[in-house]
Amino acid sequence: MTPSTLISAFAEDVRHYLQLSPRQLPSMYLYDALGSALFDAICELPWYAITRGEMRLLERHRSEIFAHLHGLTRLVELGPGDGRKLKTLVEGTSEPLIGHLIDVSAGALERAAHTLSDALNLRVVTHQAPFEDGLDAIMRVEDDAIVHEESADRTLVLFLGSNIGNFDQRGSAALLTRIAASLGPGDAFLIGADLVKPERDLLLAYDDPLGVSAAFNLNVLLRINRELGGTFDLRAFRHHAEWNAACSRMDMFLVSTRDQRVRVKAVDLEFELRDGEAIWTESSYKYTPDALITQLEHSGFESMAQWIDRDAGFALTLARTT
Ligand code: AVJ
Repeated sequence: MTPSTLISAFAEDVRHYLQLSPRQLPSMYLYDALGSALFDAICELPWYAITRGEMRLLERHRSEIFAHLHGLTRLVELGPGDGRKLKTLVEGTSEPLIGHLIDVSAGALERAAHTLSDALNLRVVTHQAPFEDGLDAIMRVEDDAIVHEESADRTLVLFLGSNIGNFDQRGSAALLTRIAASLGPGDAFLIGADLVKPERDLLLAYDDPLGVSAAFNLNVLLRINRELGGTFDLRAFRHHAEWNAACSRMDMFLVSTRDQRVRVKAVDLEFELRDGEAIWTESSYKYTPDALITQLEHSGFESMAQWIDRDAGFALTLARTT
């Protein structure tokens, strides 16, 4: 997928999702260059424990992870963030590896590739695409390559940082099933998932006192203004995060603080927002360790090992296809 196809997909989605009821914006559009940088800043906040918890688990268990995966030659990471998690992982082996990074954000890919440039045993290939498209492209090439190769070299797909949290039940089942289908015998999948925890901890993680989460959320309106000729007045929206216990997820919204009219010129869209009306911008589903394993089992995987960081309330699960 070329960057220009991605831009028109953005335009299409903005027009479609802003007219739904309730109004929405798909969370993947939070990650332009500034959005990705703001997310990296969120990871440094004392209230957002996901990244630190996962880094501890990767550091502590990477040798064990590699011990499960003899003949591993290829890593495929969906949404590598700043690249530090993958770097921490590959420092656990001296075997030469190829790392395919898939992300919709060119900026994030650049930063990740830069971080990984001093991991000497890793050769990095980047793919600017939605996860499914990138995975399909890599695995298609792999299928062709395998015909010419003697040894079956193995792939580990990484889906870290609780990126799975952005997918609802159906969406995550669809994505996990697709990942499982792309894997061959001996390949594996490593998934990091944030766990259900006390509501006050979740509220601090998604509505932090420094306002970084608010900036991260509001940035999607700035992006629409810049890329699609939007007229959003950023000062007339406030960030709101809430715990949806019934669905086991955190929801993020941008709430209009007055009656207002908004245009998005590039897609010829014009609409009214009432005072207090919300645009739903993200859901982050929270798992229990068992619910995650069940979800994997329903999607064609079996769990090989699971590690939990109690301090962060975070689980890393290694699985293979059944
Ligand atoms: C990158 C999707 C895992 O859901 O915790 C952080 C994004 N949103 N703060 C998450 C996010 C608000 C993050 N993920």
